[in-house]
Amino acid sequence: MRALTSFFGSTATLGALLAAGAAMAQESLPVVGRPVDGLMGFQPAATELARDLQALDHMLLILITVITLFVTGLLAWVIIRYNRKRNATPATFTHNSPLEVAWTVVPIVILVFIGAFSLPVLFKQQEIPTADITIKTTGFQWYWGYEYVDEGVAFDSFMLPREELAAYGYADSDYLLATDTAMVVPVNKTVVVQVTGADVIHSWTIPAFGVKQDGVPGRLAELWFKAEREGIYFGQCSELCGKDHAYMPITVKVVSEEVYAAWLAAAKEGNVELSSIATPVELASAD
Ligand SMILES: [Cu+2]
Repeated sequence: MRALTSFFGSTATLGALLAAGAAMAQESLPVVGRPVDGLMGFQPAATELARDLQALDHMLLILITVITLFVTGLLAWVIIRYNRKRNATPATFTHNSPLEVAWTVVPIVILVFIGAFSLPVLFKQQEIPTADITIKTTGFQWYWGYEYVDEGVAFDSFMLPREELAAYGYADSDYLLATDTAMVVPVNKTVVVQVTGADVIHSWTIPAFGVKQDGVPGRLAELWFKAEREGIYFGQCSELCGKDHAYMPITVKVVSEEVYAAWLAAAKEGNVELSSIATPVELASAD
């Protein structure tokens, strides 16, 4: 909100109008990844990649539950049936070929089955599609920098102190997650993020997108996502990077194409806060 008037004009009435619009634009974006008491499991998936990951996880959970129950059952059977009391004279055989073949082949089949499902998910993440938007993100000690490489827009993103959360439209529970500026992207567009580090290794992630990538100094790694729902998404640096590692969160705002275009235009003028732009209708009436 701070650069609102400098960008849009002078009159207080216009400022108030835009502030109202901005508040609405901010409120209309649901916040994903905010901690909720008693909630378990994954954040709601906002990309195909995240859906694939979660489906794989659920499948594996069922598989390992069955295997664990089977092994536990075998152990219990041996403990109960073949203890010293019940089985005073143990058998002395050392080989059982059919059994040995079975306990070799069955795990191989299980691993191949898991691989058949997990490798396509891995390849989908790692094969970077043609980008609609390319954003370079750099991890610094201890904040993230964003650079819209084709647009000439670059800015840094710092964690908001607790007392400033409300001014940016965030709840108190968004502390340690919300940042002053955010990566802003349009919904349903392929975004390629180039990740690197400026000083030490950091890691950029948005769990709801199913992406995580180390930012290594001197290297440029890539990840991609196509967010399907508008909203505010949170992530946190995921590679221990020094004393303020816990204080360099990641905020991504997924907005409509119109809002993105308006934001980009404002950002090119040096005003990168999404909360400082109004809805397109209000932008048009401000001309
Ligand atoms: Cu870090």
